[in-house]
Amino acid sequence: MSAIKKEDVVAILEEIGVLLELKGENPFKTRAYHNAARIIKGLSADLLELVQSGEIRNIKGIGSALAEKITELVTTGRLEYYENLRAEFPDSLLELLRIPGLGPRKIKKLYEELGIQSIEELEVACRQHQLASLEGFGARTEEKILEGIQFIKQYSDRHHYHVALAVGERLYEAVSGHPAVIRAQLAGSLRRCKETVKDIDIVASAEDKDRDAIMDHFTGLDGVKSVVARGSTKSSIITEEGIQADLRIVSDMQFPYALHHFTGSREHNTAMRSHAKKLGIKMNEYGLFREDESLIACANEEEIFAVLGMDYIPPELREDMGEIEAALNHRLPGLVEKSDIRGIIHAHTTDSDGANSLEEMVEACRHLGMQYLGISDHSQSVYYANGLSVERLREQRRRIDELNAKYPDFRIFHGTECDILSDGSLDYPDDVLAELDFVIISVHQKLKMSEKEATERIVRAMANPHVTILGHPTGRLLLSREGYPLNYAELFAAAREYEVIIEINANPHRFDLDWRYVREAKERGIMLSVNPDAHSTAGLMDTFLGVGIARKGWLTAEDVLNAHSADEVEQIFVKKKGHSCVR
Ligand code: DGT
Ligand code: CA
Ligand code: ZN
Repeated sequence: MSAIKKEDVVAILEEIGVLLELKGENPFKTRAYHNAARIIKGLSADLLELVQSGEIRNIKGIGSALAEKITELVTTGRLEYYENLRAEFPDSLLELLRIPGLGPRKIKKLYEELGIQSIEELEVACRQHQLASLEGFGARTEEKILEGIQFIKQYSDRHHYHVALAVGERLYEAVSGHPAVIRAQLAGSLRRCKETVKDIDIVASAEDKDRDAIMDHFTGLDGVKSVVARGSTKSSIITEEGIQADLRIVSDMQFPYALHHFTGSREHNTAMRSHAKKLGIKMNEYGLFREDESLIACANEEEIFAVLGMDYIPPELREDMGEIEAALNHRLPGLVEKSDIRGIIHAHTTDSDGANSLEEMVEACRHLGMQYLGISDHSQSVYYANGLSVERLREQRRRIDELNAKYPDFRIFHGTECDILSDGSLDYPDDVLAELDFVIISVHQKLKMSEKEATERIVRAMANPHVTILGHPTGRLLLSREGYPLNYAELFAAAREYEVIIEINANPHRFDLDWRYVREAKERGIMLSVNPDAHSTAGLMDTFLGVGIARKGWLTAEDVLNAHSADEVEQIFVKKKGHSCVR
């Protein structure tokens, strides 16, 4: 039996859909694969069991031909149909799909009429204005494609945080599990919880004599695609996911200094060194040294900071953004912890575009030990996400009331993720918004805006007295779409004036509001909420990734809406609404 993962099955089905589009197959056929991918992705049952029991044949939306293919894929780990299809096109052609705004239909045309097979060839063709003559393309398209290519080049060597974290944790387990390893820790941008990560850094300590055995173990691990460098103090590998990981091995005495150094950031390190210098101490990855070159022994990172007269600086804050001064003055905030989270706000259900039902979402949230869940499906004009009409929204309310009655120890708040329309008005009438416990407002349509347009649109929406939370403030998608520009001073002034909470969207593709602005929002007296924007039960877990971003923004539990109890959150909602939550 193969060990193919559900995500891989989903990715292959999606890719088949795209390949069929590239071939110019009829839309029904291609859509069947995209639909199947979505269905499989949303399944809570084990895929292997569904295949073994034959149950896969009974799933609505998966026809018999598709069921056969999924069975072949899950049982053998391969799919001949896919491999043949894949062989019809050069690999580099599929790379073109990564360019924003370039879909299979356009790529097919570029391939057939201009013979373009790769990003490099496309870039040249754009510069020579070869596309302008093609039907459906123009000078504007050439410009947009060139911008897209620039974007990809700029970010192609970075990875989403959650992807790097999964790989990093797996490698960390493998390294720290080696019997000769004394201490080991993840370092670099991953430890600092940066929103994207270039490569994974691991620091370990061991006896000199054991280094080679550990390096052999590391470079020989399952899931290592290639070994970039193999030394006895440093080795680098590339994993199957295409992520580079560096392992550095030092003596146990050096471990704290090396860990601090390789955690970074570079800017933080530089600032630490210049502070140390003022005390007559030399600081580098090997140690802290007095003027006579003797080592100041530190057993761990905490002692390094103590020697330098500082409080311990959590890794998330090490960005040279005032943390050193704050640590010297004992003014670092007590950062919010994952365990401070009391409830989850911003969740979708199958009523709009979620993969799990209201009941399943509630069940899953209860299992996470939470006190409450804030349901916020899409609003009426978001037709592609099956947004709720007023009638369906009210019908959802009835089911929420029933569930609240069923679970007296748990609270379900009824809200919406209401679209901000292009003129800044909202997608439900005021009397409908008034019926809800809370209202998240977000921009999903007409994202191309100047700073002035975007700021005015959002500020106008925030002025509506029913609004509780501003969702994913910039609309960015990390590594693929820049958010619209905002005037943050105006945005925060409005949030303060209208008492609107700002979301830290904890979906790792968004992490929006950006942590660099989180601290500023807090300092202006704005509350933030760490929201998963969950579209499935698994998505609820993103909340905890978002806590890392909240920490990077210097937030304490007090600053975070959903680190408050159900009663406190209800009070905050009620204060904004001006009347009580209906129960
Ligand atoms: P990234 O780009 O996501 O991998 O970000 P980092 O911070 O993990 O950067 P990386 O992997 O190049 O280096 C890890 C840490 O090692 C970095 O945060 C600070 C330290 N480091 C590396 N090279 C230098 C350097 O030339 N000077 C200083 N001061 N520190 C360095
Ligand atoms: Ca790194
Ligand atoms: Zn949204």
